[in-house]
Amino acid sequence: MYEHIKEQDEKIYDALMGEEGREAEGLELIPSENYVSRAVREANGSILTNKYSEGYPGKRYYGGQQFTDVVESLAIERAKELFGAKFANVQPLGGANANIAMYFALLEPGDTVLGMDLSHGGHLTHGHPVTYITKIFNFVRYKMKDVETGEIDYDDMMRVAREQKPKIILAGFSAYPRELDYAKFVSIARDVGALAVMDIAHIAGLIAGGAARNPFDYGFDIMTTTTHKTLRGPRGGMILVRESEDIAKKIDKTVFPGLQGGPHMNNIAAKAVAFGEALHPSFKTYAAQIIKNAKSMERVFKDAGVRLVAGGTDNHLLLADVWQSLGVSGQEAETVLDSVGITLNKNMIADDPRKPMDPSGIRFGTPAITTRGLREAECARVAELMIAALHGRGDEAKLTAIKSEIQALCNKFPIPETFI
Ligand code: DSN
Repeated sequence: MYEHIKEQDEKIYDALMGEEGREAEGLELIPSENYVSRAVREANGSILTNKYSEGYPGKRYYGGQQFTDVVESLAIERAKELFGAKFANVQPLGGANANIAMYFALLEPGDTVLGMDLSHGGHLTHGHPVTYITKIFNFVRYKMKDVETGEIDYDDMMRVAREQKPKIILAGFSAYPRELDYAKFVSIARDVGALAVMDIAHIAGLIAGGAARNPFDYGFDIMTTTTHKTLRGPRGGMILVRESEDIAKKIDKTVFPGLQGGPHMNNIAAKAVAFGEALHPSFKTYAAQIIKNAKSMERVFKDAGVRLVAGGTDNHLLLADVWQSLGVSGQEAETVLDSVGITLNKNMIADDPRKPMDPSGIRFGTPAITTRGLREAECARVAELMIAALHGRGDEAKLTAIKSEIQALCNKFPIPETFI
């Protein structure tokens, strides 16, 4: 593996081999990460990295596009089929870029967006003041009404929408474990003449695999996403338009030439390969298993008396209030679990009394371990080991025993190379 790098650049080779070992020997519970197939990695590392292709299939600014056009057209067609979209733009380099392009395509400076508050599970690019996009557009927020059930405060959302007249009602999240009431979002958007947009980055694979509802079926106008989370593709972004050609044209113009230059055609080829995998019937089984596995972890945490934000999960992720329930901060929990071979991230919980760099919670999920082949029984055991490690922090013998059991699980469930 990596034989040319090995010969040419020892330092990078060593880092790559280190990461190979880290991924193989530990359990990945960061809910936004996954393992791609060899085929996706080959496409991502392919010869297409050499090519400039500004423009879109059939309308490029440079010559030599006979193969890039094939690749991008396939990525677009597969994306449309996966999500029931009439239009797809597969060029955004990431989820943030997709969201920024969506805002610039649909809004004028000063226009308002109503999105979920980051502290209640939203995302930085949905209008957090640290992002530059808030210097251009006005962001107002909605929250959960009940943190114990995860119910969104739709009445307040309607009140704010009528008062602030947003042009976009934005659904979507990076740390929210429940399914949204899409019909309510759309009815509020229609009431105030806004577009209904959903950032499906976290649950794109669940939607594509039929394990979660598709916002387009409820009348959402646009969806933005990353391609590397539950969708199990290469790192990147995408924008989908349900119906409107006018909106699709604006989005295409905004992505290029508005915001980006040459698309990364190697990455687009990898997206196309991943979308092909997601269209395969086996992806439905995968998507359903992600949720079953998350529910299995939920049961163990609940039985152990650990408080879960929103009371549990309907999707691939869980947020546990380890500070209140176990007296361990999010940072300490992340460090202890890392030491036994479990990777996850500390996370603010709703209305967190602690600070972002050492919050009350941890966020974890099942997309990557499901790819690895773990099922409900093994996921329940992983959850038990997590709780045991947090209780046993400071007890070196106990942590060593837990680490050995995690390693044994990793050996039993090696990272697969193909999925179809
Ligand atoms: N970093 C991503 C996540 O972990 O959810 C969101 O941008």
